[in-house]
Amino acid sequence: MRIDVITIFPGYLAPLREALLGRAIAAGLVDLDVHDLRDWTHDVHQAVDDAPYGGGPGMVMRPQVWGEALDAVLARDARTPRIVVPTPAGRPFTQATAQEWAGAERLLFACGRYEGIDQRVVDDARGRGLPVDEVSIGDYVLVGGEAAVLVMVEAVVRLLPGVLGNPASAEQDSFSDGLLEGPAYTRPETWRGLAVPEVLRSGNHAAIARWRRDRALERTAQRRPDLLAALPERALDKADRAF
Ligand code: 6GU
Repeated sequence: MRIDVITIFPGYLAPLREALLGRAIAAGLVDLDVHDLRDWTHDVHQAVDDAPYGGGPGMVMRPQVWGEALDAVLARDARTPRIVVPTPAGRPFTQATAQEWAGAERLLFACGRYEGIDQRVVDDARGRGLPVDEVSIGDYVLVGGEAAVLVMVEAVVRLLPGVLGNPASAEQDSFSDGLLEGPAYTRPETWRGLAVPEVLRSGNHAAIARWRRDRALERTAQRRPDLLAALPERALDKADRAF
């Protein structure tokens, strides 16, 4: 997968080259290219923003510089990317979004700062037949899209074949079955007077699976009743419904 990021703070994306993502890049599974938006300015001040039409606080990113940047970055590879514009005004980014994007050959993230990017940049790209997703990572406001890109790229790249050591970890994730994962334990059997639940040491695989499912249901009911309510009836077995 090729990933391009356009930002006025290229250094903000440096953590993408660490840890799991760094290994995916080194292994050639991900080709990451971070671009400085100011490379496409023409004035001495390298201005990327201007006052909003209609007035109001903050600044809006200028369309000309974004248009040139997108044209140039798009041309670096023959594959058409999904263009992602992080914005608190976007559709929610979820595990389903991550799974969908993990199937793409190329992603291009356009990081806005200030009050956002002139809307015509997105309208123009869509008008030229390019797929553009305006997405939010949650109901709070960040200063810019960069931190959101770190989050989204990590969520997508760990789903690519060969990135996780054990592919079952992605399959058993919280959310992949619509439920939060329950608690996990390792040795020792008793620590500070607290014992590991007996069933996990029983060797009874069916009982362990049932116990884990019950803890997942319990935790989801307590912390995310919205997720439980959204589960289709067919996602629940008989024991779940009794729960
Ligand atoms: Cl994707 N961007 C910004 N600037 N703020 C956010 C966000 C994104 N998601 C939640 N808040």
